[in-house]
Amino acid sequence: MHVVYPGSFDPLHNGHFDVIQRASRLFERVTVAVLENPSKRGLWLFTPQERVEIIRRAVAEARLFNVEVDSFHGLLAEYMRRLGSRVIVKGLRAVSDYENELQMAHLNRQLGNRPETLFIMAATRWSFVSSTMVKEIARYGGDVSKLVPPATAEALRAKMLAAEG
Ligand code: COD
Repeated sequence: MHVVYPGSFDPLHNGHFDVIQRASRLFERVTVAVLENPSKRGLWLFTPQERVEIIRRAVAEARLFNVEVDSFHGLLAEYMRRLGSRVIVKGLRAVSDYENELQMAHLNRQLGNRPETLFIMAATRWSFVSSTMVKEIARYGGDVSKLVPPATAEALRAKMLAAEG
């Protein structure tokens, strides 16, 4: 089965990466799809291309040969139709994620090629990690190396240096 794991991934963290690894063991082919649409919560820290590159590096380092990384704009269900996959994989952290995810899963069933959504429960150790928190810690000089893959940690360092300089 070919599944799509969509997200903002601004940037990739260990919670995301755990879902990618688990999906790669469950399904024949996984496409990680980076959202290009303008951010609802302000500006992106990383461009879509930078986010794709970070994930590609992390996937290559973990030798996940059935995982590919792409980006999309517009509606996810239309992207699914273009790609020819009918299964969306999402990560669920807590009850707080559920309401929004349930709404999106139902709406996606009415759009594009009517994809199904499957949920992978977040690993307990990563369930508290979010891209927003990772960015905040990095912005104030904190150590994020235990929360993100090395590819993200390096990209964050470069981004923070560029912002200082
Ligand atoms: N552990 C496990 N999973 C996690 C963790 C964690 N610590 N943190 C996040 N996740 C999961 C999220 O639940 C999500 O499934 C995925 O990882 C990506 O997370 P984010 O935060 O990078 O991405 P989101 O949630 O902002 O992505 C939202 C989408 C891009 C999927 C959504 O906005 C979308 O489909 N947009 C396209 C426009 C569209 O089609 N809109 C209509 C939808 S009905």
